[in-house]
Amino acid sequence: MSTAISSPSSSPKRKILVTCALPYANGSIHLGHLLEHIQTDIWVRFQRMRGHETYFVCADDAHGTPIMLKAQELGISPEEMINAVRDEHIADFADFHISFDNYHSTHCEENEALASDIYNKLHAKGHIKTRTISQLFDPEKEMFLPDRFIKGTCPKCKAEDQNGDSCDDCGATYSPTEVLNPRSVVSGATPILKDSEHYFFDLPAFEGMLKDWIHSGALQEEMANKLSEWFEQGLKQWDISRDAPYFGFEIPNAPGKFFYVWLDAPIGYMGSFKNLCNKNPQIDFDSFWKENSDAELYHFIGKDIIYFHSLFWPAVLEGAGYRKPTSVYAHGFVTVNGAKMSKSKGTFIKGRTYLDHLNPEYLRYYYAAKLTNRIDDLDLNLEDFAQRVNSDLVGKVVNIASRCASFITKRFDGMLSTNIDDQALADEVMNAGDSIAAHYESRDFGRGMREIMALADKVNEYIAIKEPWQLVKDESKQQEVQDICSLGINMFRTLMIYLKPVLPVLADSTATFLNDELVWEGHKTLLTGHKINKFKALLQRVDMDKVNAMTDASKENLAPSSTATSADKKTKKASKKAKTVDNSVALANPLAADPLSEEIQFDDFAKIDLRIAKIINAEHVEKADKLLKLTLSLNDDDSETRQVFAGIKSAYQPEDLIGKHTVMVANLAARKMRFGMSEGMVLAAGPGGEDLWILNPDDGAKAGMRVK
Ligand code: NOT
Ligand code: ZN
Repeated sequence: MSTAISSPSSSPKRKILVTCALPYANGSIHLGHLLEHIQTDIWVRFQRMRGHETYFVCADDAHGTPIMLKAQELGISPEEMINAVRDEHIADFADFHISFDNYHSTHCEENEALASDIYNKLHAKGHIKTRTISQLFDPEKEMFLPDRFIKGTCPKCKAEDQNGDSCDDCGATYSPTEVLNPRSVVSGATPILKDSEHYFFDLPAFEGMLKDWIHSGALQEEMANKLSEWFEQGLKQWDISRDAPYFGFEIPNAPGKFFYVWLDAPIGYMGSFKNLCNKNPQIDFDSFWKENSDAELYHFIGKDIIYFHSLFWPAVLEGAGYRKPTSVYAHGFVTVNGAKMSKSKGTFIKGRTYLDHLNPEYLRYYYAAKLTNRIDDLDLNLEDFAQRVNSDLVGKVVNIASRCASFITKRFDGMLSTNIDDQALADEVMNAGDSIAAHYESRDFGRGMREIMALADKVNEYIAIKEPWQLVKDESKQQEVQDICSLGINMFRTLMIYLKPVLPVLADSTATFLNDELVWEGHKTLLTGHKINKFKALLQRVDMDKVNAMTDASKENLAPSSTATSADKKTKKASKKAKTVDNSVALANPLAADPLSEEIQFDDFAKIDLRIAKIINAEHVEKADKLLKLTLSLNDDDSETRQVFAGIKSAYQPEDLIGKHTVMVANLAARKMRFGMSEGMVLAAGPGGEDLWILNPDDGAKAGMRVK
């Protein structure tokens, strides 16, 4: 039996199509991707719970030069690679309970047909222009080079080894043709300039329409402001073609020319939905995409791809006679422990590595608790993560059930009371539904979670005051005990209804425990005279040891895990190599478990030429955070010297080093660094930061020990 309270009827049934950005098919899903997929999934589950006809589609973004080259590097076809990566992505998302209706690929027949059709329509309306442009071309690989595949000297500050479009040293941006001494990252060859005809989409023709669309109120305010800046700079024609060799779709009537990956990527949203409709003929593709459709269309994206979604995409849709998005929702980036995700710190965490150690619902809750509807970055602080999940989910919500359940099962045969012990409390929790729904609807999940936890606090306070564990000792108070615990269980149920979009698995086990489906409208009712099942532990506390094990497993120098894509294993190998030569200081660290150590044979060790060297000069390196430039003498008369850049600035002032001795690796291949040549490596010991000692007897005093 259930007792209802009155509440305004919910809105009429809506038709909603939701997408999140398509992950590239050449890398694993990491916790950054998961912010977006979790955010979108919560919103979608909420809409479904409210009874709206909601579809959630995504796909792998399978085209482009990086994917083509990575497959070549692996010695497999791009199709083989993208299929394997897609399988991995699907498994990862499923294990985080991302409830896609369809997960497709942009490399599919539906997408090819749609991309060609859209292009033909744009062409017929005069929105496609052609022009010959001159670009850098790799004469060995016989391919045009995207900017990121060119390296060279910065034309402004002359720093070496800079990217093809920007300089990390001075921050300048430039065109790849301005780079000095350019070389192809693919083959090492010197690129030549070569002409080719390109196809352009006439974006400026859509300026008026875009301005209206942006100011129609559909976009986040920050996004509308950003777009206004772009309008001020003036819209440019968009280059949508790439020359063969390219992994993508060939442009109709343009042999050897392919659609640029960013042209068919958003069409991939349509392609995936089309594929879903083909599998389920009752879903009508056109009713979602036709001009003036009454269905709603939302794209959830990261802040880095706003330009594509809010300028190109609506213009392409308009030009080809389709509807435009109802809105585009951008979120910020994930930082971990306050900094950019880092492979060496173990904070670049793959979804699979997380799943190997922790329950996915912890992350779903933590992200929900921190999400707003703005474009701010979100920090995943791992200590706070453990503390928050333990305190909110285990300590507040599940605690209500575990405090009340055993009395009901043991004393009252699992039967909930027909009395409501505190109607005011019940009403307060039940009435919060509309406000919590409004927070979900506006993607202000953090506010929603705070409201739910405040209610959980009230319920816990109620139980603490009533002390059913005391009353139970008094035979005359048994009815009270049943009434109090029944209300506790009911309040737990209402809170779990509110949390169901975030915690689908916990909600499922709650449903089994309560013999109730936890539908949204159920928040307006109480279970009375209703039988529940035996309570089983619903959620474990987050164990910080497991969190640490996860970051350890994410550290780059560990042996590649079995779950890494074959492609990743390869990348890992390459970066491991780079790491050994990049590090100008080898760390011997007796204090910490050493994730960097890898067993070597005596022969490997014997190859290292270790020498005692005297530091005859040490100086700061301008613009380098960690480095000192050392001049090391290898003999008495200083006739043999080496210049080494060592990452020990956190521990030493240059003047303190001059005159000291250290051990150096004298036969390490010299390496050109951004600041000059580094001709060796000095040995140091310690956990890092200030506690880092070059191996000099005098330094022992610093640590209260002697280093020999
Ligand atoms: N693969 C892209 C990325 O940045 C996202 C593509 C989203 C789809 O990871 N397209 N549009 N527009
Ligand atoms: Zn520069």
